[in-house]
Amino acid sequence: MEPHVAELKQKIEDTLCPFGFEVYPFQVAWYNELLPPAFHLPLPGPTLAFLVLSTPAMFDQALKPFLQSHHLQSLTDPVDQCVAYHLRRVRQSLPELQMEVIADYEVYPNRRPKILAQTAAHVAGAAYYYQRQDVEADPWGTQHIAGVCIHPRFGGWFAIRGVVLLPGTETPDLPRKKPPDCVPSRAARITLLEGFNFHWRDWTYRDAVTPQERYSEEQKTYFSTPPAQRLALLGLAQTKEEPSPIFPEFPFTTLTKKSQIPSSARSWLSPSISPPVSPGP
Ligand code: B12
Repeated sequence: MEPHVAELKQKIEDTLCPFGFEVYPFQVAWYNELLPPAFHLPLPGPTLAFLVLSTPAMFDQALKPFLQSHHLQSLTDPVDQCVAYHLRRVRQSLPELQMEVIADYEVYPNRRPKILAQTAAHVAGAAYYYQRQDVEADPWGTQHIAGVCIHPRFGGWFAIRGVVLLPGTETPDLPRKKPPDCVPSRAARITLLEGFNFHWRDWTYRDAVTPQERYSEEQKTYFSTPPAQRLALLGLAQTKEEPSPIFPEFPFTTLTKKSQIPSSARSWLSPSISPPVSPGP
């Protein structure tokens, strides 16, 4: 890896990894070459980018401390605010660089996602993206089958949080790492894709490889709760009755209407339109 890329990666890792995130460098060209022009990132091919994902540890290492020490904006998902906060720390750690961040939930007014997070995770070598085209003579006929990424150490127990783009930083010689193919058999890929599409609420697709770590019961309860009720679950909703948090470790957290988030971050913290349904990753 070119020395400046190694240095940048180290700096971003030092900022994010202690909080349960992982980062993987990639070139914009690797992403664009798989996609039709409508999905291209409008940057030169050799532009350096980083894929950011959250591991199971993010819940304890980033979300809980964030909820204890920050005022939440009432209209935005707490995990999204927490991730935004940490990505702002990346920006602050590299003030001399031009940087653009695209979060997984950002969409254009026509609802097209601004980044195809799974394609980015695959080209960055972070997690293999299994799609129906990876199953020979697939059995699904005309049904729509969405693809799913599997991480070699966390299986499906992770979420892709976004990409950090460094316009102006080019890295033509970045070595490319393939994501490990950890679900090589046709039968296992069918089970995986059916689990992801038809039974994702039972969490089983996430065990497509035996993970090093899964989400805790507490984290599963949080992500199984519809977004609108999550603040109540944490004891943060403004109800007439006393809130009853299921996580008593947050008794002092308050919900304020005033945002503590600088306006520079608001545009992507508050996308104009959210995806149709937004169950938590
Ligand atoms: C819209 C959306 C949904 C919609 C529609 C799902 C769909 N994929 O059709 C709904 C609301 C149903 C949904 C549900 C869920 N989702 Co969802 N969703 C998204 C979102 C925001 C965009 C996906 C999308 O529309 N892609 C557009 C299509 C066209 O892309 P595509 O199918 O990949 O096609 C491209 C590739 O094939 C590429 N391509 C072509 N050839 C090749 C070759 C190679 C090698 C590669 C790599 C690519 C490639 O070209 C195509 C485009 O032309 C993503 C986040 C994001 N920003 O990406 C999360 C995301 C896919 N969802 C996720 C999850 C976890 C879920 C749920 C389990 C709920 C949950 N959050 O717990 C369920 C699963 C049920 C299901 N049926 O999908 C995760 C998946 C993580 C993973 N391990 O893969 C994501 C990545 C969010 C995240 N933050 O991690 N989701």
